[in-house]
Amino acid sequence: MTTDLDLKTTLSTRRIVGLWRMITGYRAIYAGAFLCIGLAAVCQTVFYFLLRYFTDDVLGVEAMRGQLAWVAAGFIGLALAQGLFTFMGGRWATMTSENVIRRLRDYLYDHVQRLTFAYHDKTPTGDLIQRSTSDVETMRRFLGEESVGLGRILSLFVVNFVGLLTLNPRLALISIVVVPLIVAVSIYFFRMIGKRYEIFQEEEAKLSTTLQENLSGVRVVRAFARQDFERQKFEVTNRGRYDSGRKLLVLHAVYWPSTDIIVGIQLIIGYAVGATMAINGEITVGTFLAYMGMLTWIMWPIRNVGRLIVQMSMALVSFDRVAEIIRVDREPLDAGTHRPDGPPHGEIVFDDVRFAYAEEMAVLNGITFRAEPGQVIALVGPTGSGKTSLVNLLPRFYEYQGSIRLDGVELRDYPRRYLREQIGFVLQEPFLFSRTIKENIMYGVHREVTDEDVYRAAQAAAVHDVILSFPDGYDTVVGERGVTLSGGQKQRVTLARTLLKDPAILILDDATSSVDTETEAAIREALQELIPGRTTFIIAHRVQTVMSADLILVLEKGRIVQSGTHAELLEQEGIYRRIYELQSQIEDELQQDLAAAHAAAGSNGHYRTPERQSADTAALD
Ligand code: DUT
Ligand code: MG
Repeated sequence: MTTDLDLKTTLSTRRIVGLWRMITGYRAIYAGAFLCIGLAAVCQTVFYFLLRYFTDDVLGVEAMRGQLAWVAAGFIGLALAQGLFTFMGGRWATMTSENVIRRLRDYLYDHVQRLTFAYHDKTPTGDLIQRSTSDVETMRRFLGEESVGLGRILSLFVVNFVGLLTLNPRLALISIVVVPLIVAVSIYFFRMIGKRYEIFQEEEAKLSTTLQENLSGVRVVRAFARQDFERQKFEVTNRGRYDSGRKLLVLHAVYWPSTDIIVGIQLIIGYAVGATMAINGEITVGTFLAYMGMLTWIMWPIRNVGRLIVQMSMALVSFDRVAEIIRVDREPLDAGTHRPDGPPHGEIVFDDVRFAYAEEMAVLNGITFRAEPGQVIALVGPTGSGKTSLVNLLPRFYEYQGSIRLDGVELRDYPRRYLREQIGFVLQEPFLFSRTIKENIMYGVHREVTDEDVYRAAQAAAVHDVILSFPDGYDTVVGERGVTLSGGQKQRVTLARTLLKDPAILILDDATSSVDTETEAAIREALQELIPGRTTFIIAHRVQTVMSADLILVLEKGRIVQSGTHAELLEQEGIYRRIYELQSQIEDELQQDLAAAHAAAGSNGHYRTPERQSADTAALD
């Protein structure tokens, strides 16, 4: 049952309250588990009472021989009942913890993908992974196993202590003289271990981050032959984790023997006093036997209380670490007052827009322009000038200052979901999932599409033939059996994905940067057909790509320094003309070189006859 439990408020409360609320929906069964554990403890103690009865009243008394069978049946019955209760208790607790944690994991996964870009920009992936795996696992162990242990210990202690009180109050009091000492020692370690464990988890998160970065950057590492550097970096992090792990273990190592000694002293005192009383005839032999048994079962919980306290402190630390993520506000997808029924016309107006990733470091400043519906807007400018940042504002990936209006309505008034459904984005860094190419292309579409639609999108992106050349065609799984795509192929698959979505507003962030000029021309032609009717933003470095745009914006250091059509911009002094001239020049030179190479190849072919060749060689000598 996945109730609509609001985990955010749940985990934002104090820890114990939060844990209690987390088990909503499973409380009855969880309480049942603890009831069983308590009953198992009762069986344990009743066992000793039966033992006393057997020793004192049955064993030495001729007339009671008839009772033997009953006593035997009693022992067996108690053992069976105890086993059954323990089993049920464990089962129900596990059931609770598995379900509660499954619910938490689902929630976390969903939550993490709904956090803002700004949050992900500053949070290492390894840290998020550590919290959603290791910390959640610690919580699961606590709910399912350790809390059961805690219940067992508490009930064994209480039941046996009550048993001892009815047996002999003096003995009962003697058997708990060391409890305050043990509690004091345990609380001390509880604090210390909690702190250490937090550090340990942080170290481990660093280790995951390092590993994850190394794996995703595996090509860079190799290309620069930086394996040794990476190894050393890892060794440092790993050493940090080792050190914090060692300190944690030392604490454990000191804790155990010290409580063992205290418990040992207690047992000696208890046995000595009990034996003396039995010898003096103050208690019967049966009482002494029962006392010894119960004393062991009082000491066992006391001895273990520390372990559980330690586990509890780790669980609470993990609880806090998970709660920290959950408390982060999600990006509201559906908040917004303006909800049109259909797609927008696509008129976009920027009015003095300012934007910064971090306070005080403006990346965009005073951006003002207007895009009519269906127009093609091109953004050009040096790297780092803010082109990607500008288009990132349209789907509201980030918050901005100033005003951006779509069809005359402020972007902030639209639900983000609407904007993202209407805007098709080819991101600068193409990313494909480890699924089939077809699934990758169909990723963003919400309507029914046929295979033909998929093929048409791929054709427009000039990648259809490439896909067909793979052994499994469109069913080729990306990243499996060594089938990876080249940068340009990936880029074109992501382009097909966006074209298939058929959005009202299209954003192409350097969508053809890794594609050769010829292929790019083919894509451009296909786009010309697709573009009419939709407002399109094109970011590109090649002037050819942007030449035909209705409006070209030239960005530099976050400002629009020039704007107009290709013809208008060419008439002005400025970056645009410089870029254009430079690129034309390069292209001309390239043409000349090609022609020259061609000519040379032709003439060589003509007069590289054997005689001539030997003459060449001779001349060289
Ligand atoms: N920037 C950040 N944080 C980010 C992304 C970028 O601080 O998450 C900075 C880097 C740069 C500026 O913002 O100084 C503009 O970056 P943007 O990516 O918008 O530049 P671009 O025009 O798209 O450059 P390129 O042509 O290299 O893609
Ligand atoms: Mg960019």
